[in-house]
Amino acid sequence: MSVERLRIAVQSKGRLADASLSLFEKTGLRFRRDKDELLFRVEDQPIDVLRVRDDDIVQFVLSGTCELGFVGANVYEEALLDHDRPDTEIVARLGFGRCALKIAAPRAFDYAGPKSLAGLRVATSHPNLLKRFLSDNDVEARVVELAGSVEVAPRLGIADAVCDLVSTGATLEANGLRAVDTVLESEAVLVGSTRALSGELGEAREKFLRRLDGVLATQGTKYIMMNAPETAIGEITEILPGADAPTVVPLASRQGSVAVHAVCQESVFWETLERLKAAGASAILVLPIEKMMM
Ligand code: PRT
Ligand code: ZN
Repeated sequence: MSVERLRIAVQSKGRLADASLSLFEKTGLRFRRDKDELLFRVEDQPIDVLRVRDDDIVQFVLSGTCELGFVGANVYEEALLDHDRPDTEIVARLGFGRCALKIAAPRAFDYAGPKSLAGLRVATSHPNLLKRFLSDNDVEARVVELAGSVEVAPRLGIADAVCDLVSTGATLEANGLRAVDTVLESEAVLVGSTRALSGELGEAREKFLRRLDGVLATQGTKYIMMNAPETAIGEITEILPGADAPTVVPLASRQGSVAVHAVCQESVFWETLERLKAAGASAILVLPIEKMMM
């Protein structure tokens, strides 16, 4: 009898590929990292990682070829608008691949809201999301569908404005465009089928998601340790960013002094350390957290 294996789709090359694989590895899944292979078999669990073009990932999850997929929210939302009742959902937001789908126009264009696009041509590789934006704002405009190089469309004279992904804004700037409106904020997401999985597949999915939760929960969190006078604990607790009650242990060698340990859910900046020092703390250490299970 063949063993059932959970299939997870990731982008093979491109902006999300490395970060997706590295998140995978952080969940403790071990596979041989051979760049040319379509399929990575996880060594010690019934999981296969399918490495494909990002445009195919949602279709694979929708059709049941894969149970889970790592993809940009923009790609997911765009693909979803082609389906009436998709049985898929966003299982987790992953915190990388951040960008926004924006309306951008030549610098001289006088934009006073979506109505300014009425009767114009807007180039995009996200036609469904653009059409939804236009119809939500009750605007009729012509959608010019392009597979890529959207930002050059106004210069080529084939569009008056564009609807394209922006992260730093450098590409818009280089093409004489400026962002004037936001259609969708995006980041990489884990999408999954809402169909129930039983037996080994269900167990493999649960185990993977539990570990992924643990990895995501530690992102940005830090473990902080310091020595301090017992009298300063109140002030120190106030300063620690996003920490629950810290652990306080008396120092055997110094009367009235304690060691303070805490998990901080928010970034710990140099300013935070300076304030802790001013409150009486010394020997302050900030450490990354690798894994956490609550
Ligand atoms: O080959 P494959 O089909 O798998 O990949 P692809 O070429 O279709 O996608 P890829 O790898 O370029 O992007 C994958 C995903 O990364 C996107 O779907 C987004 O979710 C996310 N992402 C994050 C971005 C950007 N940032 C981004 N800046 N995708 C594209 N861009 C492009 C944008 O289209 C524009 O051309 O980068 C340019 C703008 O960048 P800035 O920094 O100049 O603003
Ligand atoms: Zn693509």
